[in-house]
Amino acid sequence: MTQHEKRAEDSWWKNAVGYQIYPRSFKDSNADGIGDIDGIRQKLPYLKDLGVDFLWLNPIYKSPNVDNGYDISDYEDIQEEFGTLDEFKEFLKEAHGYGIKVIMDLVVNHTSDQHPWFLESKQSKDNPYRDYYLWEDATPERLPNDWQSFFGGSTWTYDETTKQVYFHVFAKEQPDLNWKNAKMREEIYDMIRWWLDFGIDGFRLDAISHIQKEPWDFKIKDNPWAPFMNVSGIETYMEELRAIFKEYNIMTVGEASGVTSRKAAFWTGEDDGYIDMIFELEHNHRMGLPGEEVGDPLGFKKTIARWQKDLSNQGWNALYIENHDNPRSVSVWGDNSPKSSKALATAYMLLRGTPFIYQGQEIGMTNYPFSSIEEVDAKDSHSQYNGLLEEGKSVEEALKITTHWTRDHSRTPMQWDDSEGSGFTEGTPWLAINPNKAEINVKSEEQEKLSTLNYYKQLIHLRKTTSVLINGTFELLLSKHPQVFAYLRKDEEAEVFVLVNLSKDAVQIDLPTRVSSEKWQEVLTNDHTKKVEKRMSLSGFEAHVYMKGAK
Ligand code: TEU
Ligand code: CA
Repeated sequence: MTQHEKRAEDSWWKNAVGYQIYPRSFKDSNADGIGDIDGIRQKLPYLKDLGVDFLWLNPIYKSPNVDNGYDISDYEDIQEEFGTLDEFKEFLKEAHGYGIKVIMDLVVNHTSDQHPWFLESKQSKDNPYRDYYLWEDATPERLPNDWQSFFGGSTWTYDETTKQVYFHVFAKEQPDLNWKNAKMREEIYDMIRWWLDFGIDGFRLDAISHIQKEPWDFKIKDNPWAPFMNVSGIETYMEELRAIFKEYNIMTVGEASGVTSRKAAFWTGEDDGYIDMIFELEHNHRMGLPGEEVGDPLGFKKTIARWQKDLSNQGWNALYIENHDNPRSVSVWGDNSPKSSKALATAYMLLRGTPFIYQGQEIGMTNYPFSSIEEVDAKDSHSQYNGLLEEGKSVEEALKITTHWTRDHSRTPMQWDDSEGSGFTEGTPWLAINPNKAEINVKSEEQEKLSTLNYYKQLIHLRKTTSVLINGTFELLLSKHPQVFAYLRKDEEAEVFVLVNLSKDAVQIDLPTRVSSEKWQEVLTNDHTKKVEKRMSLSGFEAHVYMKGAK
């Protein structure tokens, strides 16, 4: 094998399309209302048919479920409601049989407060596990600083046993690990090797940019999260992680907020990058008042274009428009219509990077019509709601603001068919099923030629059979246009022109002559076929993909 071939094989993920599974809500195989590993196994033929190459599973480890699996109490075992380690092994084998790889969530910024390390750590100041976490002298009235956690409230929680406080950037049940402690790091590294030796194909690194913190007396200026966002000194830990990852032919994707697009080029650089790609969290621009916010298309396209540009010579993007932490893209950026689903898909899936599809996105699943706070499960939404009530907002207002952007919109069960349990469960689902399951479901979309699902299949196929889409350059067109996202992907042999109206309104555009005068062939549209011309009119959410040259 030549050096070049070796490198191409090592970066299999550049040519791949990923699919994110939120196991709780994907497929329940035993009627307890909770999705599970065997359910995912049963759906492998569906995933194969869709055309995806790898799956990212949200956490399935042992967990008290304060933050749905992101509070881990045993890294090397499976949550009972999801199945057993043997079942997971069987699933992994079957997935590999289909040619589908599997990556797992790696949650190492924090553990659960029920993890044996923390239970020990709490015992006494001289417990061998004390320094696995971050403890400080303080009283509930006089905390070490006034830093706020992502889930609301102080980052410090007082513990009676030893009369000290411990640090957490998320919920108090998610104490942060002390990365300065080399012994703790070694245990984490052993765990990572354990999973890689088990045969998984990589990791999504949860909240990885938070593992290093500023000194406790650091003064916050404007950004309240600055004390634990990509803080200098993190490099050492990332280098250690890289050394382990390099031993295996795997892929790694980091959720690394606070790592700028410029720094991301280094973080994901081919030779000495820490990880293979990054999920940026910056493109999620909103506009409007709380409770009525929608996505801002201009902010979206500007941010995306900046990440494309800054990672053009070095580094790699992870592309996504949905995940388990955000409302449904078709409700935020689109108008809930299949046409807008397709437009959004066209806009991001042909960019430079590895595209991820979040479960249900491929059928155009929408936000859920929440009508009471009891219907919401997400911890952060409850604390937001209570905070709003304390501020003096009415129940109605608090509910509107909280449910408008809650991450539970994306966590309602997968809509496989129009039956009572939507083909997700034979029992009572842990989170309510969206009433629009009658119109939006896999079964009916499989039969309907022009469905969102079939459009996704075409896009995935196009993406994987068109080499210019992998390594070709990116050039933004009509950069100032507030609604239209238009770009070119180019290499020596071919060129692709992507044209999407990101708004519900009809628009008109004037293309540069060098683009309009070329001989384009249309390869995909969510509307009627249209010729490229200097002046073009596009209806709301109209999208086209054109190509010239060899595939
Ligand atoms: O989310 C983390 C997350 O969104 C923050 O790290 C982010 O950097 C910050 O909010 C930016 O403003 C991950 C998971 O995706 C989420 O589901 C978990 O609840 C969380 O980590 C805790 O593990
Ligand atoms: Ca189940």
